[in-house]
Amino acid sequence: ELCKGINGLDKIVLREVRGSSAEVYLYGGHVTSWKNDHGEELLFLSSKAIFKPPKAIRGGIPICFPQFSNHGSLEQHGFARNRIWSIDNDPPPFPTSTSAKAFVDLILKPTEEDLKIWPHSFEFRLRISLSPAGDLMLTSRIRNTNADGKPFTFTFAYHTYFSVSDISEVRVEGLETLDYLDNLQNKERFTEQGDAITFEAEVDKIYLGTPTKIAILDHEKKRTFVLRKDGLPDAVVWNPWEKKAKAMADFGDEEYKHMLCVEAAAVEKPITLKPGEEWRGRQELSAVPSSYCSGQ
Ligand code: TA6
Repeated sequence: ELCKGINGLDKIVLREVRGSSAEVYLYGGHVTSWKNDHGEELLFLSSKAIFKPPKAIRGGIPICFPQFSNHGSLEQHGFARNRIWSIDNDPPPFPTSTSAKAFVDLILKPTEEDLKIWPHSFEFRLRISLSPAGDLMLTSRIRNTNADGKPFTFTFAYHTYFSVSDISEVRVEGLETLDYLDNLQNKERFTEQGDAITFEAEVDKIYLGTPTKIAILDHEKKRTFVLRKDGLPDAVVWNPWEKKAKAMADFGDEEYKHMLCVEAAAVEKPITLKPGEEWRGRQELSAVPSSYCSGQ
């Protein structure tokens, strides 16, 4: 249901009959909470997050569009996460009829101001839904509505902040042996080693040509997040670690220990749409019990 969230910002609460829930702010089309049927919060949201436009909310799932990071001339991560979205009461039908009952459709179109910094008309429709099993699905449909016949090109990411018990006991599976661009080394290209990724320092890597499924294993909680994606060939892995954490005003000094960003993205090969064409990018998150023991 639609209600007032922090600082009176409009928020939608999705509840699934078996108890899982999610919250999304119209500001940024920003999912800030995803809880399982035991009411456990599965996403990280900084205790110092600033819910005040134009500052992006620190945590949850920021939508990076029409630019990921500083891969272009716009502000960091584009502007979709800094705008007020609307509820789309009459979205075009979704071909794949989602079985989800708990969902909301949001829409973002550029303002006159936006057109000055990014001179392209678009309709960005975002469906956020909870499956009966409590999986969280985000489906983006972005259409080029330019009247001037011009195509446009963009990069994109679901900048998902997962809540983890202790970053030093997290493993990521599915990215082994892949090439990645290291944002901490001038975006140079490297190849990942052969076993699961673990964390003992700042990491900021864009993995290229990644599989549909990536697993994030939390040892203490004996829980695995499974990220499934479609239309998003890359995956960004980011943890700011101690020094960068201290440098962010909207991020607690110790909070890096309890979060990991794994972001379904399209960065290496920007997406180009001709007028009338639509792109779709989907991510589905599940949280399942795992028998993972550290060092396995
Ligand atoms: O997703 C990785 C990244 O591009 C990092 O380089 C870091 O800048 C992070 O995004 C956070 O960006 P933000 O603008 O939300 O502070």
